[in-house]
Amino acid sequence: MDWWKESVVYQIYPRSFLDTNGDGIGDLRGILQKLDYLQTLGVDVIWLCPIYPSSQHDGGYDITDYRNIAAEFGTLQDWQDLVAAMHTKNMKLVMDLVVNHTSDQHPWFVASKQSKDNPHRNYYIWREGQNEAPPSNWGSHFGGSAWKFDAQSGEYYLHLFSEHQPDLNWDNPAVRQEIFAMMRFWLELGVDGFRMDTVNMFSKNSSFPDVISRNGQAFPVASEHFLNGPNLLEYLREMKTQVLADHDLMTVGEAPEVTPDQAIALTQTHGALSMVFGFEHMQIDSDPTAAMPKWTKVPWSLLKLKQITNRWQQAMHNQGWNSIFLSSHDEPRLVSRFGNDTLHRVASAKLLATYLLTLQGTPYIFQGDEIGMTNVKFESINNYRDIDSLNLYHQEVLERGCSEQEILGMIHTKGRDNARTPMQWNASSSAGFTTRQPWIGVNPNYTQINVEQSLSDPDSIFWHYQKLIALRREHPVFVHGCFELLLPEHPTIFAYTRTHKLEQALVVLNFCPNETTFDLKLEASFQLLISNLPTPKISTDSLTLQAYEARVYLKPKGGD
Ligand code: TEU
Ligand code: CA
Repeated sequence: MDWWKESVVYQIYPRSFLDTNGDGIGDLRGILQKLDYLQTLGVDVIWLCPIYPSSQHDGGYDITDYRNIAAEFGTLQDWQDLVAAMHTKNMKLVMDLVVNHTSDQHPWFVASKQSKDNPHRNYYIWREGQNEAPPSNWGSHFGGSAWKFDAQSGEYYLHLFSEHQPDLNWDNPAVRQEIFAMMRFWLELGVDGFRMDTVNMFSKNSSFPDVISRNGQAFPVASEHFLNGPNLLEYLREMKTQVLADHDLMTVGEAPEVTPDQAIALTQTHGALSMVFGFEHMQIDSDPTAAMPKWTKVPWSLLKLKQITNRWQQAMHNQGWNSIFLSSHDEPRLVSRFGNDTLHRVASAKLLATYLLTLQGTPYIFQGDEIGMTNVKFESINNYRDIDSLNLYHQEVLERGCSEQEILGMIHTKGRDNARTPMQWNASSSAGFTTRQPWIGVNPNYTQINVEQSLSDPDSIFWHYQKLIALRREHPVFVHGCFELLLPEHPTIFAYTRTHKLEQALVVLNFCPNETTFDLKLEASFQLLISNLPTPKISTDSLTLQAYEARVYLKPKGGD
């Protein structure tokens, strides 16, 4: 049985979860302490962002040693204690597997740089420049060229992310064997799965052609030449036969720009992944024609979210499997982005939770979303830690002279540190996250928004998540049911059914701050299963939903 289809994943960004030794950095002991909390919530899988030794230029995604734990997070023994404790609670641990690139401090890269004939040279992607220019005009995701010149050996290396993250050369069989051996190491220690970072970037077009710059950027991101490259499926098949096949695992592939067809190829019986983690729906508030789309903020339309959700729900049903999420450590807070983080914070956070937990696919909750944590607005760039935001500031304010306020505004709405401020446990100093100085500032709203408050209030966002998770476990229709979109043209109401055997659920969500009445015939056998407001107005001919109201009805088995 594919247990991961029935699971609910909780994503932990360990640096910001709970600090138990007063160094201001969250640690593994902190996670161990909070397992009961997570069990109360009802999640059964933890995806842990990287905890390996790292040069820490990109929040741990620049790894220097794949087989150990960074000292600031604890020890390998702490990790083993955590897995053992989780397994006694029937919880599973999924580790981040970051193997598109390593840190530039990784011993493989240090050796690779030594000389052109070093045995590790071919572990990475080295090319000669064109006169004084890099081998091609490919841009890095974090700004600037994706090629960095190394004076010592006289060539350029490829880095799709920061220059401290050189890309591994997956075309070299020795690299693949190293990675597979490392995966076996963690499997022997008891890991339950892997979240594969940027999985669709492993195979590149090895001729590295220039790309046409559509947005006027000198160094455009050359997605068409490194996403879903010629050997990707073959390499993943190899991984499946050599590593994954004998284990009962959950594997999730983070796959920027993935389409439903590609997702099916990656997750069908022959694909290596249990599910993909794609981003089409996360681009509805960006302007794709802008120079830096991800930093733009355009009003998003519910119609678009409905279309994208519908297309993916239809395409994946009985064909592949998807991840359902609206947030992560790379994205702003979902309630600030897709809900309303002021007047309607509680209702809209519950509405978004209802969406996440009633679709087909495995739902992901990012730490703090279960209490409705919001975006943060630090006034100075000095309070920010994310390399992506810092590079943006450097490039736009310091090099190009853009307005500081304008760039800070972009960081306030789209920056990754919105998700990375410390978990808000209680109203004491530093939100109960640490007894000393946290590595990044706490969101000042922690005195109102925190776990202690949420647990003590039966109407809180936390308890709404808890109920939705329990209902999902109780009713297979939420896991297996096919999806049908209702009222496809309605601009503010998202309504759909899920149907499985004789059971049917109806979900109605009002994505706006106004009361809305709409035509939807409610069959008498539908019973209200859960709603996010205390006093739903019930009538059978039409439905009226209050601001950000969300309801789920169920027609029980045998009812008609
Ligand atoms: O993210 C990959 C990715 O393509 C983006 O979502 C990226 O985070 C975005 O362009 C930056 O704003 C993964 C990790 O989730 C991310 O944290 C890492 O920085 C990145 O890979 C490199 O390892
Ligand atoms: Ca610590």
